[in-house]
Amino acid sequence: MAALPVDRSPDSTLAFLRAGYRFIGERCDRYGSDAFQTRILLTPTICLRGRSAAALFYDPERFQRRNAMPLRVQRTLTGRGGVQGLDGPAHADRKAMFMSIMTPDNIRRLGQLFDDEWRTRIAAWEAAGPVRLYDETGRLLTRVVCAWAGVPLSTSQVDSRTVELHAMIEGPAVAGPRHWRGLLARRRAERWIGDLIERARVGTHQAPPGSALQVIAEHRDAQGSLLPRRIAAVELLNVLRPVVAVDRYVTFAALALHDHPAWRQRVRDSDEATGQFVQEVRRYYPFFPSAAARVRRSFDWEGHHFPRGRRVLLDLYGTNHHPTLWPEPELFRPERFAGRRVDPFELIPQGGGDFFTGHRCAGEWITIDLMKRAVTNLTSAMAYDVPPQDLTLDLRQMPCLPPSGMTLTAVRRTN
Ligand code: HEM
Ligand code: MYR
Repeated sequence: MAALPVDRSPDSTLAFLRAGYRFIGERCDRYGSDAFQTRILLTPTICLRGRSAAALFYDPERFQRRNAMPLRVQRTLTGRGGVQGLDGPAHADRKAMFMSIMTPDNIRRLGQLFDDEWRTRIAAWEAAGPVRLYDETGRLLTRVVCAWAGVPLSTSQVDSRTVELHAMIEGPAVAGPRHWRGLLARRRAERWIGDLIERARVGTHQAPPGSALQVIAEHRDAQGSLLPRRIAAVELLNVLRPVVAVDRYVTFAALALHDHPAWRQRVRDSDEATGQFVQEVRRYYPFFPSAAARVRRSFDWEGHHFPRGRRVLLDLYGTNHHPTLWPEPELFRPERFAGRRVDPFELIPQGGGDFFTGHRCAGEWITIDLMKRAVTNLTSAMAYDVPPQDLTLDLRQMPCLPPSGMTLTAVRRTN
């Protein structure tokens, strides 16, 4: 049995935080291997990247999610007791609940709300001075996702709920005040949504039929039980928070349009080009660094031993930048998707494998739809200038964003 290359430091947590998105990839390059072992948060951890590693990682016979995600990530980003940490039939049941919300009609309705709100906001941006696209898109998505999901939100609450949803996303990989803000945000948000679930159940709030609120508040598991109120809140937040997180992809898409201006005309000219552009934004820009699981029962793979219970991290960013899958991976080239059939383990910014039987992101279709609409709005509904600003991406920062948040000036409506 070939031993896995071992990263020699006693604990790599700091190195992981310091290297950020490149942590696993750098070491794989160094060891000439797409698998190595290290210790993260004092836990022995096998790190993997690449297509065959992804196919392995998404085999539910071999891996489970129970107890896999570090607690600091659960306490801020995902919450505890939600779909991300379930396995087997309990996972299948909960995941089916999410996927039942992702009907073509529901996705279109969310997209239309997004386009309508975007067009309304253009008028305000025209009248304003510089606008920070990241902040504007975050507030816009908070409004839109709450309206879509059946969650009441007054105008005066938009800012503070957006800050709260952002804090959960910014909290997992940092220590100190930003982590504490994430903890506090999650407590507040679970209380807010828990109360709403309760009101929907007793009928003092009418949940719109088919809305995420109604589906989750009324969901019954295989034993016929409603979800405990706190778990239902965690799950509804698993819809609200990530839809708002699409603001990062919208910011990256605007950055890519700025850096590759020839694509402005191409996406205006064809849906196909818009699709390729959006796929390349999802491949190229850093978002969710890696997914975590534990070995369900011991097995050997490609000459390496995976002992039962061992934590495994799959490098999502590194797989999307793997040179054998994506020639010249550090070049932004949407045309690489022309005529390419992408299998479920190659392009994995939102996880890989199957939506229903595995942990692939429930919101991938929504994400792609919203991104296409944003790209169309940025190129066909408005014009703008991009003043000098700091647009550098620091891959040591998780999650990553250009410091200026993509500031636009002289916004004007074009149709
Ligand atoms: C899971 C990324 C948007 C809902 C995941 C996973 C990733 C991810 C990496 C975990 C995959 C794994 O554990 O193997 C993203 C990114 C998004 C996004 C980068 C862009 C903003 C969304 C949206 C929704 C959503 C819009 C819902 C409307 C979920 C849910 C899960 C999940 C419910 C858990 C699935 C499961 O455990 O079975 N996402 N996501 N995400 N995502 Fe997303
Ligand atoms: C979501 O809200 O579920 C979707 C997008 C969130 C991405 C946040 C990235 C956080 C970075 C640290 C996570 C470390 C995981 C091992």
